[in-house]
Formats: sequence, structure tokens, C-alpha cells
Amino acid sequence: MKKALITGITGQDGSYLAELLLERGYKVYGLVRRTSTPIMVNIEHIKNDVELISGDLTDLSSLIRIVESIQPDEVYNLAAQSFVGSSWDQPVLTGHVTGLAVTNMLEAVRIAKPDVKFYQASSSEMFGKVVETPQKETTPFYPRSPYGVAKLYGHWITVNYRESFNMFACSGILFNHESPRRGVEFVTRKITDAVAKIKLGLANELRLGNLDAKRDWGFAGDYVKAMWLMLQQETPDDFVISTGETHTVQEFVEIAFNHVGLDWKDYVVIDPKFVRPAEVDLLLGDCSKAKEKLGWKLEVSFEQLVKIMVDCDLDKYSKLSN
Ligand code: NDP
Ligand code: GDR
Repeated sequence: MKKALITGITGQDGSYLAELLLERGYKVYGLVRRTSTPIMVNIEHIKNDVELISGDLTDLSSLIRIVESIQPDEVYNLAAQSFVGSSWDQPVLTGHVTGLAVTNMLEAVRIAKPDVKFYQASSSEMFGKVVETPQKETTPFYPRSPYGVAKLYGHWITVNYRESFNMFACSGILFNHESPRRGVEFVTRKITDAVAKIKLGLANELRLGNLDAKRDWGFAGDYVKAMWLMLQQETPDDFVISTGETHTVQEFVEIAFNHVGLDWKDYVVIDPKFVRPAEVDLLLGDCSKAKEKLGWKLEVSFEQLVKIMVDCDLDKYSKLSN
């Protein structure tokens, strides 16, 4: 039985990845932070099937001990301070967790199980300012937030450990991916959550920032398959994962409101509080390399994704109000 360790298992991607690995017969271990009250919403349904281990990405000694005791075949490093907006409020913490701590995980592996297959959750935020579109593996990076800068460190240190120590380390440069398990501060879930509340009479407005930003949005369930595929290859490499379509925040808003028969213009209020100090205007990925070498493909379209998310939030609030 193969063993996998997932950091960030309580997050959106960690929960989908854990499901996928369990389906494929893996023994799954998840690193979880100690919290005063448990926050396990995303993994409630599988918490008896996975083994949760207490630790923190910033604490090297605990990571070494964990890798030593589990002896995993694969490590998926998904833990991060992942909200771009907060990275301006907490730039140092973001640098520690999202950037430097990637070295902790790599060191733990190098010391305790150097033949591990390692996946690093890199991000299209590393492309930042538009230098070239569509963005691919060879596009120069120009991050526009403390989060993007920290992810760039994580990306390059992963490449460096592969080249320096001959480790099987891959970096997945994933474009935005969403689901009903997305945190509510991210714009897609913020929108679908508000649309459901407005439809059910539980809210009467949705306050947003820049509606013109363009993102390449896919479904998280499709993207975790790409992570797994990267670690099943003969040689480690870096891959862009994206849909190859870009949409504005406004288009997302329109589809979500239309889906419940409402006109978004009656409810959306632009609030400067949600406009960022520096914006990434356009993300559009070219994932030809992943399609060709990994055989990866998308299953959920953009419109389907928006509707799935709205329906889930409607269902959730309908049950709560009954
Ligand atoms: P989430 O924010 O949903 O999950 C982040 C996870 O990291 C949570 O489990 C969180 O734990 C954990 N975590 C945070 N800080 C620490 C720490 N110090 N020690 C241990 N665990 C910690 O992110 P996603 O699932 O959306 O994303 C997964 C990864 O992929 C992240 O690294 C993200 O930056 C990256 N990424 C995401 C994309 C996306 O569109 N979703 C696109 C590209 C990259 P807790 O529950 O305790 O907070
Ligand atoms: P992003 O996701 O920054 O792309 O990072 P987010 O959903 O936060 O923002 C997307 C775009 O929407 C605009 N926007 C708003 N965003 C939020 N959160 N709230 C608002 O009210 C709002 N109004 C407009 C933003 O300005 C932005 O342009 C996500 C995260 O998952 C990262 O961890 C990941 O690396 C990248 O995607 C790829």
C-alpha cells in the first residue's frame, strides 16, 4: 500500500486530493495545525479514513519527525497562507509559511526520506503582471503580491532541490480552481454564497472590488488529478494546469445571478475596500504540456462550475433555514 502525506489537508485542494488518493488505495496522512476548536468541514466525511498528524509547516523538527515515522512514498505540499488579499496585511507571515516553509518540508524529506516524490503547490500568481499570454512554463515571472513573491520562492527552491540533490520534486503551476469547498473570502465562493443568501432573502447586497480582473477558473476536483499524475511520471518536471479560458469577475457574477433568475446590477455594490494595492489583471494558461505528457484533461466547464457552486450554497442555506 502506497503512503502519502498531504500538508494542507483541511483546505479545499487537500480534501479533494485525500479523496482521490483513498480511492486509489493509498494510506493517507494529513498534517493539521492545532486549533482551539476543530475546523474540519472539508474532511469531516473522510476523517476516519485518513490519519491526521499534528504539526505546522513552520516547525522543521516536527516535520522531520513526521516524515521519519511515516516514511511516505509521496508528499503533497499544499499548506500555505493562500489568500492573496491577506498577504498585504500579513506579508511576513505569508513569507514564512507560503515561501520559506517550503524549504522546511523539502529539508524534512531530504533528511528523513530522500527518495520521496514531492509535489509543490505553485501558483499562476507567480506570473502576476502580464508579460506574455497565454502563460506557460517558460513565461517569465513577475509576481504582484507578497503571496505571489512567496510562492515564487517556494517554486524555485523546489526546482533547486531537484537540481541540487537529484530529488523527485515537481512544481505544479496551477491557475485558479474553485469548488463548493472554496473558502468564502475568495471571490467565486463569496459570489455564490451571497447569491444563495440573496435568493433566499437572507442578504440584500454583495460588495465586491475589481470586476474587470480576468481569471482562468477551473474545478478543484479536476486539478488534484493533475497533482497525482505529476508524481506518477518517470522524471520530475513542472507543469502549468489551467483551462485555457479566461473570464472576468463580472462574467462570473452575471452567470451566478442569472442562474437563480436575478439581475446582478440590483445587488452588487463596488466597495474600494476590496480593491487590491496591486492587481493581477489577466490570467490565461496554456496547459498543452500537461495535456500531452500527463494525459490530463478537464471535466467541468466554467459555466458548470459556477452553477454547481451556486446550487451547493442554495442547498446549504435552504437546509439551514428549514
Ligand atoms: P486553502 O487555503 O483552502 O488551504 C490551505 C491549507 O493550508 C489549509 O489546510 C490550512 O490549514 C493549511 N495551513 C496554513 N498554514 C499552515 C501552517 N503554518 N502549517 C500547516 N498547515 C497550514 O488553499 P487551497 O486548498 O485552495 O490551495 C492549496 C494550495 O495550492 C495552497 O498552497 C495554495 O496557495 C495553492 N494554490 C491554490 C490555487 C487555487 O486556486 N485554489 C491555485 C494555485 C495554487 P487550516 O485549515 O488550519 O487553516
Ligand atoms: P486570487 O483569488 O487572488 O486570484 O488567488 P481571489 O478569488 O481572491 O481573487 C480573484 C480576483 O477577484 C478580484 N476581486 C475580489 N477578490 C476577492 N477575494 N474579494 C472581492 O470582493 C473581490 N472583488 C474583486 C480580485 O481583485 C482578483 O483579481 C487565488 C488563490 O487561491 C491563490 O492561493 C492562488 O494561488 C491563485 O488563486 C491562483
